[in-house]
Amino acid sequence: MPFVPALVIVDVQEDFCPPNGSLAVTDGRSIVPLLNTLLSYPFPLKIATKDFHPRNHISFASNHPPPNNKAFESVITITNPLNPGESQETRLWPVHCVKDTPGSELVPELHVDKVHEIVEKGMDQRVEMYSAFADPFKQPCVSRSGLAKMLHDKGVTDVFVAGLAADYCVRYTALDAAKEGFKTRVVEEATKAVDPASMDEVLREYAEAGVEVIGKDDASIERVRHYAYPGQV
Ligand code: VGL
Ligand code: ZN
Repeated sequence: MPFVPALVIVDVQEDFCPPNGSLAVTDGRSIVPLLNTLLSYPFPLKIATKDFHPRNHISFASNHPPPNNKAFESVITITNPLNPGESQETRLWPVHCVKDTPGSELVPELHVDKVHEIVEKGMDQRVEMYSAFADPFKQPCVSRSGLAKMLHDKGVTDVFVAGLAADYCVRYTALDAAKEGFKTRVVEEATKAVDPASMDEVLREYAEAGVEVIGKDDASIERVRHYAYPGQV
């Protein structure tokens, strides 16, 4: 069996981290040393993603009229801009990760020099996009990031996911990676949730999708540490 592992570090951006993030995940910044350890391993492809919204993005509470516009609370229905028959319920957020603002920057202590590619997502004002692969619509999908092609082109077989947030962008990125046919693992200590109480449901979804949750010293990580890309000397 071929083994070509990729590391996907999801949304480790200022707005998702204390102390200043507008959507700070509790202890979000504390995972960075472990992410840097993972980045030091010889994954043949290391990707960092960025939530990268226009100011008028549909997920921002402030872009909706009251009373159903409370950040973290209100849920709205988004209709597929390409198909009025397809819709999706989604939670509203504070303004976050507006492109080209300090909040959208990857945190400076992350070893970005070790990252091969940065994938931006959430740029289409009309749709929410937690997954780093695509928005959630299927009939048809509205926007794709190019991540799937990047992984397939490199011959990747195994995707290791880490970053923020465990219950949103990490979750949907891992589920989509599995759907794309990659053996998918989430590194448990290398992620934090917006709402830790929701993780039971996330773990059920992972079990159903065949996504594995592993510890940082799992045998599969050990295999990456000893990895040499075919053709590499
Ligand atoms: C995320 C909420 C809104 C995430 C992105 O990166 O998990 N969460 N946008
Ligand atoms: Zn977002």
